[in-house]
Amino acid sequence: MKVAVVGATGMVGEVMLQMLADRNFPVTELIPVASEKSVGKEITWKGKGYTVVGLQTAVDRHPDIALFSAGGQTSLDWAPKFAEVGTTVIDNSSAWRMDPTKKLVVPEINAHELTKADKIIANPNCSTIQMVMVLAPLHKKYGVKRVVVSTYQSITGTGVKAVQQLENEYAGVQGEMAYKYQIHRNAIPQCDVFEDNGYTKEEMKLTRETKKIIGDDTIHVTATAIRIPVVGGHSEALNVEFHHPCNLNEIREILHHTPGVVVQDNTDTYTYPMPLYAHGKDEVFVGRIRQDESQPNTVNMWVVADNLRKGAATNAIQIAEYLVAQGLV
Ligand code: 11C
Repeated sequence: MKVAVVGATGMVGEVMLQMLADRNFPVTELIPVASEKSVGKEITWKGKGYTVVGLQTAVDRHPDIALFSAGGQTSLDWAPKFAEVGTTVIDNSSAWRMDPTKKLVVPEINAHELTKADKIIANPNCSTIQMVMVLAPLHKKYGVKRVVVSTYQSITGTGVKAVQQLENEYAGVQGEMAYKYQIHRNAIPQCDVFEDNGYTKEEMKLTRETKKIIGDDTIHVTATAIRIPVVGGHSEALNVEFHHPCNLNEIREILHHTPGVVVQDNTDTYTYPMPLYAHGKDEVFVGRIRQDESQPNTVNMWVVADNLRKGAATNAIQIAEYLVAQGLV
């Protein structure tokens, strides 16, 4: 496969390159792509040097697959140009996710919806991916009625500027701010910009994308998204109300048999997921599974995943792997 990585010098792009190598994706030609200011830069992939090229150069080379992680506007402007020359675009931005003509895919849940005609495929938001990985198999069994989710999100979700801000704050030096406030020793109740309803865009992504991926508009999701000074991954406290009675051991069993999900749930041994340990892993970790004693058919859970892996790069490359395996590219 001729593979273009658009945004190759960004945080997600770098993990995409690493994942393509680690997962032995069948790359016959790699095309690292970035914005004008990075064109001409040298990167190393699998021990070989590559020169970063611009978007038009990449389109002209007609890649089979383009993995995009270069921001929404770049995706809106350029994904159609790649699609026109026959490239299948897997886009990690929010640009196409809610477009009814585009599929929003978490392979374990809805890759079967993909066809050869899908030339722009949307990769969901990181905090949504880890949540639906746990919700989808439980929805099949008990029917999810309502989810109340609170997130504790890693600064890597914001990008390299935020990691730099935290490092500057550790070191006590002044620098450029990715957030309006200090993040060190803080919790900022704002991920992304505010919408008219008073929720942030991140909170509304959790609501809207969940319904589309699981394919059920009746699922109610209400979210509060918080940025915390953590680097390893996103954590989420979920309160899930089901339509039907549920059983904790059965829930653990279902999740234990769900590909891509790892149950870490034993209070006797203090076993539960944490972002420090999810960092660098591809799975979604779930624990602290317990009944909500305040209302029937409801459970609480704690879900953690590396937002740059399953939340972004890994999910995108799993989509690419599916396309190759099914002969859709
Ligand atoms: C965050 N979820 O942690 C964001 C990062 O829509 O893909 C990814 C934004 C997106 O702030």
